[in-house]
Amino acid sequence: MTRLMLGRTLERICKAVLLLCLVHFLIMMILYFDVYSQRFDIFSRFNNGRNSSSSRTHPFYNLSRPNATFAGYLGTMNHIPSAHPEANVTSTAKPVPPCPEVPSGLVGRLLIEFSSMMTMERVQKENPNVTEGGRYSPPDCRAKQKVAVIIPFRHRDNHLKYWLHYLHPILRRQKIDYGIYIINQLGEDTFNRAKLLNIGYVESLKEDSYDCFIFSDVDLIPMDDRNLYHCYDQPRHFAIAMDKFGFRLPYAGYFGGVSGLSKKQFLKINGFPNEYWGWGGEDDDIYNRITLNGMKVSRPDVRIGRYRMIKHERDKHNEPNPQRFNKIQNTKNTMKRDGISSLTYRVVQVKKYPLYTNISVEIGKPPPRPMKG
Ligand code: BGN
Repeated sequence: MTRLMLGRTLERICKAVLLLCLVHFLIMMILYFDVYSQRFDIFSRFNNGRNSSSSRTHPFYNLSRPNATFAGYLGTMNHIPSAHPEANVTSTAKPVPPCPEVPSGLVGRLLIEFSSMMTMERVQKENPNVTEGGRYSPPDCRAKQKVAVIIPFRHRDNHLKYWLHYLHPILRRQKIDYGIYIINQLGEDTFNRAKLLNIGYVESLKEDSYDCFIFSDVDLIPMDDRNLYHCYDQPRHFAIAMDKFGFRLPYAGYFGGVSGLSKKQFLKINGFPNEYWGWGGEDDDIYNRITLNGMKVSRPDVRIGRYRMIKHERDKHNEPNPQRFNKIQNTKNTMKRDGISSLTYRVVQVKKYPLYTNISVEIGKPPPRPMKG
């Protein structure tokens, strides 16, 4: 009797073990398919002959399955290829997750120096992943924003080499999807920084659907890669602690050096003023526009927003603008008529270099000053 009971118990245990093995096998099969289908992109046969590695598919299109699961694959399999090639791209390209809010490869504080010789050849070799015109998008994740970095420029070739040398790797670590636009003022008439920035906004939008615009002087290098070059809920001031100001804000309303606005924020203030010829005041006018339109400037932590400025002689044809004191008192009246809505200029040349796009422009000259007396 007891033998019979023992036999039955053993039989039950054997059955349970067998069942467990079966469940285990099934789980292993599911995991196996999930991992290998990601690695080999086994569903690319739905790609109408487009091989995802050979086509120029941008990761931005890879929206179909940011978090792959077996169920997700079943969903993809049910998808009927469309007659529209774009629609097919979304259903078949490799899964790319959204970029993290705080990228993992950041290193924090950086050593920035300008004593070593810099050549464009060297900087190009350092940045093989940057594509023509200074474009880059992270290969392993989908950035939320597309960022145009705009630099007003004239006769600062040496500074540009350092800027590219430091900024490309920083932006890459920050997982920014970006393009670099140098707006070069032709001729020797008075420099006009804010007008060049307006031109950068308009011209970069002709190249791609940018959502965010970062306006940077060519001689300013961030000393910390946690100062993320994208746009924020409010207009951003990045260069808040420069070496030349003792790593502090020179005054509470300072908005110079490096700043960033989304398309919506930029249009809300009618862009930047076009009528500040020569040095000074245009950044204060932009600050006024922001606050007069009900926005607030956002800033990084003072330990993170540190910058080194490349030392240089004062530029020729960029003397302090004597009218700036008056002009910044009048932003409220001038901003509606003077801005992106009233911008005029002529593009003479657009040239794509390996690490940046150079746009040379004629922007005119300051109106003749009224005679005294
Ligand atoms: C300010 C300039 C800014 C400049 C900063 C830092 C003016 C307007 C009249 C007060 N503003 O004084 O344009 O960025 O210094 O150099 O000159």
